[in-house]
Amino acid sequence: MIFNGFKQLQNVDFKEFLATAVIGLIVSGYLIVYLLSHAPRLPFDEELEYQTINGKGSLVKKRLPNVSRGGKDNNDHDDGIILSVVVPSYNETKRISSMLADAIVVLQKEMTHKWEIIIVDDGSKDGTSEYCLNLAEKVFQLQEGQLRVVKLSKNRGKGGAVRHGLLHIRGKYGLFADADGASRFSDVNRLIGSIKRLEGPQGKPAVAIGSRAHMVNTDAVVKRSFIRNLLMYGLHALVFVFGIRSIKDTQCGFKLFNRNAIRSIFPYLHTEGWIFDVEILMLALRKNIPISEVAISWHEVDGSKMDLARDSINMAKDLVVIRMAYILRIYKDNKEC
Ligand SMILES: Nc1nc2c(ncn2[C@@H]2O[C@H](COP(=O)(O)OP(=O)(O)OP(=O)(O)O)[C@@H](O)[C@H]2O)c(=O)[nH]1
Ligand SMILES: [Mg+2]
Repeated sequence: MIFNGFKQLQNVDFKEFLATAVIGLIVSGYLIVYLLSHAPRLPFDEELEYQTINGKGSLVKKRLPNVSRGGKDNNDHDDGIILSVVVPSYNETKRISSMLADAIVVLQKEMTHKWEIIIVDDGSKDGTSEYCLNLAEKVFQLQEGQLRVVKLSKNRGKGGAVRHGLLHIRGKYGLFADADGASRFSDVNRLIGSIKRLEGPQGKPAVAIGSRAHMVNTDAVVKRSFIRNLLMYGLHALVFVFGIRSIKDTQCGFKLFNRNAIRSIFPYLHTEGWIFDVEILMLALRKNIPISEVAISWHEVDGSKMDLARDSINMAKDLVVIRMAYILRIYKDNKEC
């Protein structure tokens, strides 16, 4: 009798213990994800201005337009601009000039004056902004407003810079392209062709992304260091488990969006660090926005800004956080952040 009573008590205690432990785990899991989650910082007032060189060679500052302005019509782009190219740039004086030269040749040929380049200088310390403005005037001899420099007062990370740039374009389409010129710029034509097929005549939201998946066994990838390739495969595995299975190359720095896709994705993007590409694609998939992966030409360029050890750990952590934050509804895809 006494023994049975003791056994019952033990059972009750054990169940209580189990229930408390499970609740404790859930609450602490939620708290950890909450604490590690991100919210993009609001732009400072001066970051809502761009700098450009006018026809007399003087520097002018003007207010940036906002991509959310206007109706749902995909044709409501400003000033007839077809393509806006956003270049996230951090200390890029050594690499950006050849990227810009390649891009400008293609843009002038394919769309005469209906393009703009927006350099988002993410708090560089090497004078990237001034360097680009000088190139625009002296080397490329561009018109006022064709090359715009937005200077962020404080470093945000590549995701933050791309978000800020794309939210302030004039074009019908917005491309983000790395400053190192690793992707062949003329491949933008193939991305535009692909996005046009997806968006249809109504200009439904659509995304076309550059892909290097066809290059895995080529020199460009094989000749990278062992540790770099190991980390790359590790990240791919993690993206497969926690992120996205339908896309082969999530990380290529050459992605094109139409205006409606920018409006549906970028106001909701939380991640400012390197793994932001995955959140962009997750948002597109959650919103049933079609994505086409287009094979592009790509080559390794020296001078990467990635700190392999530190950034790989942060990318892995942020990837888990993104997935868990959507599951726990800490991140919402219908609430601007
Ligand atoms: N906004 C912003 N951009 C950055 C930052 N670090 C790098 N970038 C930009 O991100 C782009 C890609 O940088 P890379 O250093 O080439 O890195 P990656 O392409 O991922 O790595 P690689 O494959 O080695 O080239 C470039 O346009 C950089 O200027 C940063 O802290 N903030
Ligand atoms: Mg690069």
